[in-house]
Amino acid sequence: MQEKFTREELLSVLDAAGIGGVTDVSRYGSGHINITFKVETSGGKRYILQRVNTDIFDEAPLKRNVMRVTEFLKKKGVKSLSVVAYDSPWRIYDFLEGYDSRDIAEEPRHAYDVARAFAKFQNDLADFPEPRLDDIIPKFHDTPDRLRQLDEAAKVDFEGRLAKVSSEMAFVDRWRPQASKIVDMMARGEIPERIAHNDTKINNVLTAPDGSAVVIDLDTTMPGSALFDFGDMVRTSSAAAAEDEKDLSKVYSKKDYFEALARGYLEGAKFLNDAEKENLAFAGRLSTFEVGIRFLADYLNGDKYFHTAYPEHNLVRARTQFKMVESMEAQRDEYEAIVRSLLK
Ligand code: ADP
Ligand code: GN1
Ligand code: MG
Repeated sequence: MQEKFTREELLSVLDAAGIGGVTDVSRYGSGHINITFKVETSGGKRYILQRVNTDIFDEAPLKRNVMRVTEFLKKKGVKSLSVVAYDSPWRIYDFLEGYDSRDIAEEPRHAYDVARAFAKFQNDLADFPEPRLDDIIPKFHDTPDRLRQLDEAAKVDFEGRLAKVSSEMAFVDRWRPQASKIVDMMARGEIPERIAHNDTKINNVLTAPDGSAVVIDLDTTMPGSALFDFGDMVRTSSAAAAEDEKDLSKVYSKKDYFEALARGYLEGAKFLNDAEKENLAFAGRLSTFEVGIRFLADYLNGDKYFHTAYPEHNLVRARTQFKMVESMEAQRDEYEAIVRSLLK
C-alpha cells in the first residue's frame, strides 16, 4: 500500500472536506494497519485524517459498518468517533481532545478503565439493529484458520526466514491442540456471537484522568466473541513491556493488572454466560497466542500485513507474544483464582 503522501495531496483531501487554515499535518499514533495523521488548524481545531488500508479492507462494507456503528452510538448519546468526512479511502474524524492514548498501561487503574470501556462498548451495541454488520475480515478470530495461514506462510519462507524461527515454530506446535477451543465452543453454541470490537488493544481506547473513555478504531467492530475482546485486553493491558520489546526478560504479564482488568470487565459485562466467564483467563492466553502466530506468519510472508519499522520487527513482536503466553501459563492457577474470586 502507498505509505507516503505529499503535503499537497493531504491538503487537497482536507480542502475537499471544507477544512482550511491547516498549520500542520503529521503522522500520528502507533496503529499497525491504517495511515493516520494529526491535523492542526489555525483556529485551534484538530482532526484525525486517515488513509484506510485498502490491501486489507473492502472499502464499501468498511465504510458502511463504521458509519452505522458511529451513528448508532451517537443516537444513544454515547461518546464515540465523530466522522467529519468519509470519502473512501480517506476519512476524517474530530480529534478527541482531553484523552490520552497509550501503548502500555502504567498503573492498574489504566487496565481497569480499559476493561470498563470495552464492557460498556459491548453493552451499548447489544441491541444493534438488523441487518447484521458485515464480517469485515472473515475468520478474523478463527485461531485454527490463523494456524493454517501460518503453515501457508512457512511454505512462502520469504528470504529463507523459516530457518530462523525453529524455536518459535516448536512453541506453536506445542500450543496447537488448544487453538480451536473458543471457535469450537462457538460452533457448539456454548459461547454466543455478540457484536464485539475485535481489536481491543490498549491504544484503541482513549482514556481521561477521571476514568471516562472512548473506544476508537471501529474497523473490526462486527459479530465476534466477547472472549477475544477480553483476551486482547489481557495481551496488551497486562503487559509489562511494549509489544515490540527486544529484551524478553522485560516481557511478562502483570498479575495486579490482570486483576484490575478482570474486575473492570466483570463489573461492566453483566451479560456474560457461564462458559464465557470460565474461559476469561484462557482467552488471554489464546488471544495472545493468536496475535503471535499472525506476526510470525507476516514475518514469513515478507511483512505484507502489519506496518513494520525494520526487517525483524514482526519476529520481535511474535517473540514478545509467545513470552507473554508463557508468563500467563506460569500464572495460570492464580489468574483462574482471581476470576473465580471476582465471580463470588
Ligand atoms: P489503526 O487501524 O492503524 O490502528 P487507529 O484508528 O487505531 O488506526 O488510529 C491510530 C491511533 O491514532 C490510535 O491508536 C490513537 O492513538 C489515534 N487516534 C485515532 N483516532 C483518534 C481520534 N479521533 N482522536 C484522537 N486520537 C485518535
Ligand atoms: C492491528 O490496527 P491496530 O494496530 O489497532 C490488528 C489487530 C492486532 C494488532 C496487534 C485490523 O491492530 O488485529 O491484534 O494490530 N488489526 C487488524 O498489535 O488486523
Ligand atoms: Mg488501532
